[in-house]
Amino acid sequence: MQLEVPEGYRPQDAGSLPAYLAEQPELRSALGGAPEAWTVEEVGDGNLNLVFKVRGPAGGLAVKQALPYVRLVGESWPLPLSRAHYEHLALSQEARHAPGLVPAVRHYDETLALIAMELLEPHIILRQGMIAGTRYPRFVEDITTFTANTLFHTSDLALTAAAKKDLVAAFAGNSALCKITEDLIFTEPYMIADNNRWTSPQLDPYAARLREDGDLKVAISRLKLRFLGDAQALIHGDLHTGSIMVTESDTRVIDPEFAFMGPMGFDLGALVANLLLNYFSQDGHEERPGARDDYRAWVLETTRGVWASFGEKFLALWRGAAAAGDGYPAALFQGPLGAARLDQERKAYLDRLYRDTLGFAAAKMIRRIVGLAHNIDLEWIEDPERRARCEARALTLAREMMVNPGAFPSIGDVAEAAAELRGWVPKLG
Ligand code: SR1
Ligand code: MG
Repeated sequence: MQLEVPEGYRPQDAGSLPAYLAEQPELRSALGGAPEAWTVEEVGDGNLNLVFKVRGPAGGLAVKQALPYVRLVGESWPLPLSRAHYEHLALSQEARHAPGLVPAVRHYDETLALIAMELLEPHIILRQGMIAGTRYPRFVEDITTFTANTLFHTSDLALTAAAKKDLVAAFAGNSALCKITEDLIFTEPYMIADNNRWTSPQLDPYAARLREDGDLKVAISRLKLRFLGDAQALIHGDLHTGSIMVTESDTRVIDPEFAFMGPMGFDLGALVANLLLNYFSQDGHEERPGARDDYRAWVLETTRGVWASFGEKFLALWRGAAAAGDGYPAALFQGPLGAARLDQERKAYLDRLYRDTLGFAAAKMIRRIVGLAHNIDLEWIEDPERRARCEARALTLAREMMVNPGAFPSIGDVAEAAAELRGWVPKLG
């Protein structure tokens, strides 16, 4: 297959990158000294791109470059370089609405599909920290500031219709990345597809049941429809624990290349899903039975905290001066009665968003167990029986969350159900 790349594009490597960076005066001075003295490490462990850490005597940079294909699969799966443009655009929107919670961009090159950012050190990827059993005391506070602000300020609650439509237009071209999500999350796990894989034979009966479950297929199709058609806010689009870098005192959201105007619950669901997957995976990582009980409790507390704190912050924004959007016109809610009615509706809006969050979370849990791209939380469990037990519990909870969200009136009910499932010994194939 012929990969289409613009003239002037070439993938960088440790040999070529210093010379390129040295041509950019700001980057050269940020690194300091001579390019020959800079060290370059390719550290990309994601599914799509090249990522370099570059260090010089004066400081470091993180350099991300899009490849014209899906790195995980190879050149047989072309993918447009324009995703770097959308990532750059999303980073600038996010920096505006959630300052200090994304990496600072130092340089962007559209032709090379390359973004140079501040090097986040000593941050690590949240997923890796959680697999190691590390607590992050700032995480709930920071991630809910990020989600509440980015989602609220790019929605019809804050924007005029014209400004909102400008945002829809600005991100409408990111369709190839959306298509990945449409296929890998909302379609393929529920059918026979070449991309699918799971812990086999242990999970064979679970994967087969997904393909035979009419209620589940209706539920996932309704969610897909929302993803296709509900331009509710600018969403990150891939907000799993691998897209968040942390220290105990700092949190940064990275990698918004899947950003577009979509349903808010998709981002919130990604967080909930990845926390729950980590929760279920802890059985595979604990040093001796019970050693991670406290940590498991922290993961569930964090899951509860994410929803609860997001809801409080989102409501506060909606009750404040920033709620100047064309949704819910102030003229319709005048006087104390109007104000009370609007406040009731704000809570109803959040209830609907909670349901969306459960559904999207479930979709994301299922895709990481039977679809193409899995999570290392589970993948790093070497013993397939042990891994499959964790995965079967996660799949069982996810199926209920998607088909029967009413059984989980609060996020505490989800946490309780997860804790109960831990005591269940699944029958494996
Ligand atoms: C083919 S890309 C697979 C996955 O990697 C990204 O992180 C997204 O989650 C995408 O679905
Ligand atoms: Mg990513």
